[in-house]
Amino acid sequence: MSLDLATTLTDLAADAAAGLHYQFGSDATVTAAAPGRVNLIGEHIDYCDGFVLPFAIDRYIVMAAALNGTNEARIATALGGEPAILPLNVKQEVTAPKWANYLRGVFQGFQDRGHHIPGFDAYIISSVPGGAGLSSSAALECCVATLLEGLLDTVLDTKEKALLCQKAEHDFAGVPCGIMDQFASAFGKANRLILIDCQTGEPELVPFENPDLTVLIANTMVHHELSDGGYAARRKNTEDGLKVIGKNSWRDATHADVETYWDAMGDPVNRRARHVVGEIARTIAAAEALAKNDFEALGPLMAASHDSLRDDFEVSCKELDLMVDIARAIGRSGGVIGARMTGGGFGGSTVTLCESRKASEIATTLSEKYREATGITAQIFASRPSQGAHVL
Ligand code: GAF
Repeated sequence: MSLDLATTLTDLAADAAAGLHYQFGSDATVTAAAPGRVNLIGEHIDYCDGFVLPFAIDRYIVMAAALNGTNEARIATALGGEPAILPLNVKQEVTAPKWANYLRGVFQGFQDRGHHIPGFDAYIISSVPGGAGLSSSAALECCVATLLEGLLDTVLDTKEKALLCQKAEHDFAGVPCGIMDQFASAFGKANRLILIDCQTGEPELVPFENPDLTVLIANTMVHHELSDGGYAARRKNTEDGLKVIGKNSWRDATHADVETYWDAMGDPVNRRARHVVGEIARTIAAAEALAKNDFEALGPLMAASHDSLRDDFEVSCKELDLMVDIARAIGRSGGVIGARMTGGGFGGSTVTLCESRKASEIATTLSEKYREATGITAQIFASRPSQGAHVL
């Protein structure tokens, strides 16, 4: 099987410029790009002061823009439809079209910092699969924030930009997300994983340049929607659990605490708590294993992460479990190092770390066996750590 290849950034930028010209008759003066992300391990613990280990993938949202001399942003997308007309420098409100709320949230963030956003036209194009657990929403937020930096000729501190985008997601998309996705999109770097200490909010760039390793992403095509309540409910469970344990941070909680307060927490909060404490430890261990190229240790950690997300955190689904099971059946002898669901869950994608020389064969097996069992054609592609949000 030939893997689904990413459209290059150059091609995306050219298409965005052509779209801008076609829609609005203007030439792009600023073009910005921001990537989606995949997470190797550390799931649903960014809002629990844990560690996460994502990287920015080579799939981008690109916006080409030009000033239009009005007080509005007029935004067209490659998906078609009428351009969205968004008033600027007024209090931004959550309204239709829904996708534009990510932009409104970012506008509000800039306005709150005293910026006067000049009217502009923009065209959006994307190679980040949407609803696939690969952070297309964080990519859109980081892309528009980076575009505004270009239009305003200003540069925000990268962490501040990521936090501004996270706030946009909270306030305008209604998802109380952690910091992982926006940090990955903003801080991404070629050949680097991003080990984020979510308690201090400090990202550490970790080398990942072994050509013998390939990361396969398998989009189950089961659409996930984090704004439907499941994500917020899980986050609330973890907050409730921490209160019962009586610690200030999950970083101070232990397996013994979870056992001691098991009955007091009750089900499902106690199982959510067991996931959080276990996943924090697994992520630290995985980062150490990766640094030592200890794949025999890494594989079981990824497996335990998936099982915990399936059984204790209950954010997997049968299609994600199936895709992971197919990878597990291929096993170490077939070149699979580890596999698990990635991202928020409830659908979306799996991540499979494998030997590069077997990657194509593994992708074929994942695709064929998944299609046999579900009738669904999965989207499977390899990705390497790539540059984060930037002006082109
Ligand atoms: C989503 C959220 F946006 C992240 O903050 C993170 O919690 C993730 O789900 C689960 O690890 O992508």
